[in-house]
Amino acid sequence: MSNLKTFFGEAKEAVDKELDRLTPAENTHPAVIHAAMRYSIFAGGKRLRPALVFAVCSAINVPPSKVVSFSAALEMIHTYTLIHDDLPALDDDDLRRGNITCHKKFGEANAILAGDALLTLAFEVMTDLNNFEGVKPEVLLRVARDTACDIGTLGTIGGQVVDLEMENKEPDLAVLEYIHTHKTGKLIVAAVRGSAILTGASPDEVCAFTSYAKAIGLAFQVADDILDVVGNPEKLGKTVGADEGKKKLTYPALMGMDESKVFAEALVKKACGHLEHISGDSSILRDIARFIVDREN
Ligand code: GRG
Repeated sequence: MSNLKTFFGEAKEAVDKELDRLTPAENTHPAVIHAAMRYSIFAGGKRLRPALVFAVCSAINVPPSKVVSFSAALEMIHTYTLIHDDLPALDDDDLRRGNITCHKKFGEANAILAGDALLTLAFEVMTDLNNFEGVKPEVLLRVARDTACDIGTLGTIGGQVVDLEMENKEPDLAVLEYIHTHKTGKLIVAAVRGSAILTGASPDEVCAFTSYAKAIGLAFQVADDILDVVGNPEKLGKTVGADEGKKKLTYPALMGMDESKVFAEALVKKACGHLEHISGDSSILRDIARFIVDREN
């Protein structure tokens, strides 16, 4: 896995450089919004979604520079969900990525606007042909539209809404799977499928990449539920035990800790099975699937 550490390090360096290029400077008027956006973007984070984009490039054997703007746009979207999720009206968290949350530092109104601004900027970046040399406009349009669907009411936001509705309700496995595959899984699918399409993967390969992403997306959230019970708050950069405190529906609460771990392992196996349909070297995608359930943060 030391190769994977290097891979994540390189992915972070590349996406951070691109995020810096694409996000207005901190002193750009009106400065407070740009400072808030930059604060949350550069507060840390694993850069998992950009790493997935680059891992698809490695499997298809195309240079990551082709989709670096796409990876930055996804990290903007991811950061917007984190900022909004931490707000008092939602999770009301003080700590994110080991730092105080955006609304604690910049105030609630600026945090709402910083999230909105990152979401908007992501689509500005994704639909700017100058960021995607050699990609046909219709391909870009398809990926931007797919991404919008994935994070809308039939995707991420839908998952979040059902999550809120289920607090203090009777546990239900089907509902929990809906929440996790939508709330967290859909952006992971957008990252993997979008980069496969942008880099010219065949339709069969796009299908296999998408199935892989669905499985690791769910595995990611099962692991997240497990970490919320047994994780180290210092390594996680956030408080643990929040799910239980809020009576949230989680896999450990529903099927127990041991069964949850078995389920996460089965999802990794399933994900790696889909990669057998990829002709190139998908070893990094395999390592990422493993990392998703073994991670400590
Ligand atoms: C639209 C407000 C809104 C929310 C949508 C995705 C989401 C729902 C909320 C994000 C908050 C959250 C804690 C989701 C659970 C799993 C998750 C996405 C954890 C954080 O992702 P990591 O571990 O974070 O990739 P880093 O900080 O490493 O980038």
